Amino acid sequence: MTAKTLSVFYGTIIHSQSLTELEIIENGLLIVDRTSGVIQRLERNVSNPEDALKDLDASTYELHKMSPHQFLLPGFIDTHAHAPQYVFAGSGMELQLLDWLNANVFPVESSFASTDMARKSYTKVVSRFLRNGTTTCSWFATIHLEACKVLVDIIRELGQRAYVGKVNMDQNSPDFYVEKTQESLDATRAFIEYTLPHGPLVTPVVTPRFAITCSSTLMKGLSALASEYKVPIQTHLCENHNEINFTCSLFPDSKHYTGIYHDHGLFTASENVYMAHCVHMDDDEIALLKENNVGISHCANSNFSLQSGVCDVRRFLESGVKVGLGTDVAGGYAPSMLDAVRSSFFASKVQLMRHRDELNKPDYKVLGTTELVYLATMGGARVLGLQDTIGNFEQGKAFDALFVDLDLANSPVDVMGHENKTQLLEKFIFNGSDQSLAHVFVQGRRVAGAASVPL
Ligand SMILES: *[C@@H]1O[C@H](CO)[C@@H](O)[C@H](O)[C@H]1NC(C)=O
Ligand SMILES: *[C@@H]1O[C@H](CO)[C@@H](O)[C@H](O)[C@H]1NC(C)=O
Ligand SMILES: *[C@@H]1O[C@H](CO)[C@@H](O)[C@H](O)[C@H]1NC(C)=O
Ligand SMILES: *[C@@H]1O[C@H](CO)[C@@H](O)[C@H](O)[C@H]1NC(C)=O
Ligand SMILES: CC(=O)N[C@H]1CO[C@H](CO)[C@@H](O)[C@@H]1O
Ligand SMILES: CC(=O)N[C@H]1CO[C@H](CO)[C@@H](O)[C@@H]1O
Ligand SMILES: [Zn+2]
Repeated sequence: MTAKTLSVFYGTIIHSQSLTELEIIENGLLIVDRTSGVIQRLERNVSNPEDALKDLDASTYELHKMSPHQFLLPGFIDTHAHAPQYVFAGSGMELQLLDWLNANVFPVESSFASTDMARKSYTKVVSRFLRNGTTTCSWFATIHLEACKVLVDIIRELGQRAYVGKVNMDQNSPDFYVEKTQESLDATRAFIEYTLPHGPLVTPVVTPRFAITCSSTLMKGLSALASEYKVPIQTHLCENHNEINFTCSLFPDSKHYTGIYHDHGLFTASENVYMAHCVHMDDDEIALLKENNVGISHCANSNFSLQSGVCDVRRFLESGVKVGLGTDVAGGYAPSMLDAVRSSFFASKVQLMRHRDELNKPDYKVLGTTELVYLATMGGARVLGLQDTIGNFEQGKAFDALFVDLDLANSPVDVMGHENKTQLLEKFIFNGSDQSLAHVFVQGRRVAGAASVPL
């Protein structure tokens, strides 16, 4: 018997073609090369899969015919999460950002000086994210080089696609959790050199925590490193009012918070720069992001949880800035992109009410299913600069996918039978869970799934 080299999926295939176009392919045929994990072919309107495959030797492929309540969706892309903070997800939610950092975040993050702590916690958090369908994640780790390497190793073992950032902090930090400027730069270089050869699934990302904890010298040094190694850059921007005021007082020469990063070269040092939050921004700051092709990670759960504010995503979309979604674990308490989608939907409703009741703009449009799916998949891919690799099922892209099955034993969704495919998708988006994800694939490899039998 010849080894099967291809996996073929026949049934409903749903993906975004753009922010305004969600394609629902009802009789789709998707062929994945098992060795490379790449999508070889995507065909629409196939009435008989065996016919469509007749140019192939039947011994080389395995055909999976999906049932009416199953469909494929691109894997979720979380553009912003803190791996070490998962340890205390749900704690301190009564606090606001700066108090919460001191009370909850810094003490726990400092414990990752221990690689045992790192190994134990990071295995849990990465497995959990995969089970919840996050096939790609952009992680903040801690300042500790060794623990950061452990995170890279674990991600490789578990098979997630990820950007991993060693966090940088050389000022305005507790004395038990701070680096000297040169140490911070040296450790970042060492981390990049450790991680780069582990590609292509794992990529190092330069990660100044935020301007408050980074001196000018550090930010300039980090820009230089990103540009030398051609790696992406991520940080936080304009999350809450106290943070913004304090930040601007530290860098009085810059015009505004966004300007601080620009003035230190961070927007131009890499092709790929993205900022988490961006809740409170004036038009001038948005224009600066747009000009420099800087993306935004919209983290609605944490905006609610830490009462930072409700971001008007529509405003960014209309100005042409790239937007993806983030869970911001643990400023957001939920390690699932389904929650990020639902929180974004509610944030958008809050904006609708504000526009209608306070700004007298009744025409404001809430985010619909088409846009929400885009933001959780293709939007995130663009923010991370991975739009040619993942985000939808175009031929040549990696097969990072969710095999959704609404009939699984513990699926929280009830299917009545009258639903069309859009409605099945909506039931999953608003009421589904990890228990609706039969199989989760990254680069063609099954990395998680609630189905008792692997495919
Ligand atoms: C698929 O079939 C439907 C209905 O027969 C038709 O409307 C649609 O244009 C076809 N799409 C493609 C891509 O051929
Ligand atoms: C921040 O600064 C602005 C302008 O100086 C001021 O109006 C606002 O009250 C300050 N907000 C906080 C939370 O301190
Ligand atoms: C399902 O029905 C809804 C409501 O009638 C409609 O808007 C949607 O386009 C339909 N979807 C499909 C895939 O037919
Ligand atoms: C979906 O709805 C069911 C029934 O109301 C509920 O038990 C379940 O918790 C919901 N699932 C989610 C993820 O909200
Ligand atoms: C600061 C802020 O805008 N907070 C809002 C967060 O969301 C809740 C729930 O909708 C609003 O009541 C708050 O005003
Ligand atoms: C929204 C969602 O699906 N969250 C799930 C994440 O994973 C845990 C367990 O694996 C579930 O309990 C959550 O419901
Ligand atoms: Zn964050």
